[in-house]
Amino acid sequence: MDLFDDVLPRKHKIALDAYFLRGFALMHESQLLLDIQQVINQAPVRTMLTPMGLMRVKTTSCGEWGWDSDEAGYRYSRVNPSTGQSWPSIPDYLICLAQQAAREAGFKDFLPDSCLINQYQIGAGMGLHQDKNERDFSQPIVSVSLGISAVFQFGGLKRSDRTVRIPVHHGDVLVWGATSRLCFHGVMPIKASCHPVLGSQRINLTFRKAG
Ligand code: MD3
Ligand code: FE
Repeated sequence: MDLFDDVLPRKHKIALDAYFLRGFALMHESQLLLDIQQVINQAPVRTMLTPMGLMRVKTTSCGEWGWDSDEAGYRYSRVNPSTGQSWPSIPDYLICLAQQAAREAGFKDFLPDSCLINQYQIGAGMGLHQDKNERDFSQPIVSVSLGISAVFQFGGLKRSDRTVRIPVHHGDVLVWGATSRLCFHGVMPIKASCHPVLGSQRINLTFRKAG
């Protein structure tokens, strides 16, 4: 038994159909970081324009569908608008990690076709929103946090519902599905800090079935 098992459960339920898997992504950390670096080499992160203005978070994607936005709106696209090429495919290990996490949370047939990579610098955050550009809401969302810590805001189905704050650290994985799938959520502005491996940044991977 692990010394800290009683104090810090490895898996806990944060809401109906929402699970927190502490440190779940650390098992093959170097493989994970290599895979992310390779994707970013092929499809560099960049600042996106949205109907709300320039985003502070830099993004890129891999998989059949990637995230695209401009002043006209948000959408999934098969083509990376910066290169005109299709997105790099999701590295096998990342698919495997996302599927294993989904299974731990009770979602057996998760087939991600999109992995969004968000890069946060100090001070960057993401306002309260819903993820509803995907076609099939029966598929969960798997989120992997890396680098400096952050605080997720997790609310209900209405913007005005009360929110809870969930601290997330390097290697933590969250799975949201079924009744939690359309809940409002956001990321509080990142506090200055330095992670021994990733430095002064936070990286979040978000796996989805978009198409
Ligand atoms: C989904 N990104 O890109 S998902 C996003 O830390 C986004 O960059 C987060 O939200 C980030 O759209 C990671 C976090 C999240 C939290 C609560 C949810 C996703 C959720 C509740 C329901 C559905
Ligand atoms: Fe989101």
